[in-house]
Amino acid sequence: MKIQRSGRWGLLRDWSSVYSIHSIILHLIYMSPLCRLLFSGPVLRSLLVFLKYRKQSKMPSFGTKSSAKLKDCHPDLQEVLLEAIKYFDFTIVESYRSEEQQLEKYNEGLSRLKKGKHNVYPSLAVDIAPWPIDWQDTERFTYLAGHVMAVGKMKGVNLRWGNDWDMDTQTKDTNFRDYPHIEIML
Ligand SMILES: [Ca+2]
Repeated sequence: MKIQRSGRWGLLRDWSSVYSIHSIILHLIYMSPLCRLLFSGPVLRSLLVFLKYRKQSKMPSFGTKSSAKLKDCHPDLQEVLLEAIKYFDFTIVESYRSEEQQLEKYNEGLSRLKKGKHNVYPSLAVDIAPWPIDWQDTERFTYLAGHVMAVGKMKGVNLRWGNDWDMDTQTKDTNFRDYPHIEIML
C-alpha cells in the first residue's frame, strides 16, 4: 500500500518505512535511562502490584436506585446493609412496598404473606441480590445472605433470612424459599 505526499515534502512511502520510523522512535525512547528504569523488571512488577492492589481495594457501593430504596429501610437495617456492601457487591431490589403491591406479590406466589414487614414504614424487610444479578445462581444468594447475617450479628441487629424462617440455621426444613429476603426481628 502506498502513501502519497505532495509539495516539497512529496515522498512516496510504503507502510514498511512508516513502521521502521515508528520502531526507531520507540527504540530511542526505550533506550533513554528513565525509560529503561521505568520498564525494568522490578519497577514494572511493583507498578503492576500497585495497580492490582488499587483495583482490589476499591470498595463497592450502592447505586442511585439502591440508595433510594435504602432510605426507606429501618435505620438498623440501613446500618447493616451499608457495612455489608463494603465487602460484597449487591443491589437492593426492594424495601418498602404498599399493601396493594404486597397483594400482587402474594398472588404471583412471590411472597407467603398478604401483609408483611415490607408494608410498614420504614421497611423492616429488604430484598437484595448479588451484583451482577443472576436469579438462577441461588448459591450466590446464599453466600450473600450469610455475609449479611454475619454483619447483622456483629452490629447486634437480629435478622432473619427468607430461606430459614425458623432461624435454626437449617435450610432443608424450609417450605417457602425467598432467597433475596432479609428482615429484622424486633
Ligand atoms: Ca430452618
